Amino acid sequence: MFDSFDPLKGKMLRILDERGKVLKAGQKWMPELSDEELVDGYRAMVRARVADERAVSYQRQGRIFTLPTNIGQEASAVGTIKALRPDDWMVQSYRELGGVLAKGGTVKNHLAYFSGSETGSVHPGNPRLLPLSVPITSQVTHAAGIGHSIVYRGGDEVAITFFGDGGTSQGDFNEGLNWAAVYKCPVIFVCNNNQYAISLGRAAQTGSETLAQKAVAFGMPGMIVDGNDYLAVVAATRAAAEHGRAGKGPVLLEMYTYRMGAHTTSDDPSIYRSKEEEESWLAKDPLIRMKAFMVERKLWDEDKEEALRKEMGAECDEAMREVENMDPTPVEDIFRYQYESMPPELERQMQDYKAFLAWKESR
Ligand SMILES: Cc1ncc(C[n+]2csc(CCOP(=O)(O)OP(=O)(O)O)c2C)c(N)n1
Ligand SMILES: [Mg+2]
Repeated sequence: MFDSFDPLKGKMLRILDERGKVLKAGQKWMPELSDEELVDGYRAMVRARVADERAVSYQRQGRIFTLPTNIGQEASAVGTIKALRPDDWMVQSYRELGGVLAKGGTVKNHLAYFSGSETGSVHPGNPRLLPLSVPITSQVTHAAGIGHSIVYRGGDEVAITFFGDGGTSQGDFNEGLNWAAVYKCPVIFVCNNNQYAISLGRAAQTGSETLAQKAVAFGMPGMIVDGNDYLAVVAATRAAAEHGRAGKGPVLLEMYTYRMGAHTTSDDPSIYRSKEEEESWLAKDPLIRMKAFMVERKLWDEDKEEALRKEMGAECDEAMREVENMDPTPVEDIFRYQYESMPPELERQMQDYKAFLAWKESR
């Protein structure tokens, strides 16, 4: 597959067109998926969409802090994880809620995290899902490290990590990809090119024609994938996983997509992008496209959609209530997890901070 999609020629893997019809050129790459798997994948995207919509509404009600959403990028988040095994590692940034839920994470944990509780990072059942990473691309080196440990132990798992178009300008991106390529680490580097890094457009981010072509210099396959096409995402991720499991090393996948929402709830994109642009991408919504494909195959209908949205909405409301009833996060949590036992300097900082809080409260 990677030979057929030379990133230097700007080729893109796409299976479904914007109306959910299988493209002639896409047929060859159609991933084998049972009806149950198709329904499962689409449901996971809808669940993520509803969870994001609810979370924004909780934020507007002042019930949680600022948060980013996955809206518009669900195919990339869900399709990648659904293409992998439960024992593979997911190393997230902060914009992959669909993948987090598909990996076994919970909405409650997500909401807890954005309510300021680090306990949200520890999902029940301990899926191989790392805590979300706000410092841009710090997670990329973590994924390279996990990939290296897989090589060292002789395992056949893969690590998948996610970052944005903006992330490719960071040092960690270069360090992570270089390391993984040199040591043939089984890492799938997913660059979600959603056209913006907050307000900075893709064209101002790099002089490279495509982001996938950066793979060439590192010595790994790179490919552009229509990131709003669930089937293309599954097919590309399966190929990348096979490559990694066969000991051939990492792959860079540029998921060509669009951040349909604001950068975070603190952002107002109307200042830096046009209504026309936003509307042109509305028609490319990954959910609409996949839904059309599913309806055509009689695997989905409006009643199912409505029932799922309702069920998921109730699940989110319940999760939000549970988070609101959680004990407040102890101050110690800010200091607790960096070392196995707290060194004296950190202990001193913690005591200083507690004294500061006591002073603040007494004013
Ligand atoms: C190391 C670092 N520098 C700056 C920031 C501030 N910041 C938060 S998100 C963001 C833009 C990231 O854009 P991109 O990588 O395209 O990801 P997206 O948010 O579009 O998914 C920046 C600069 C940060 N979180 N970490
Ligand atoms: Mg971006």
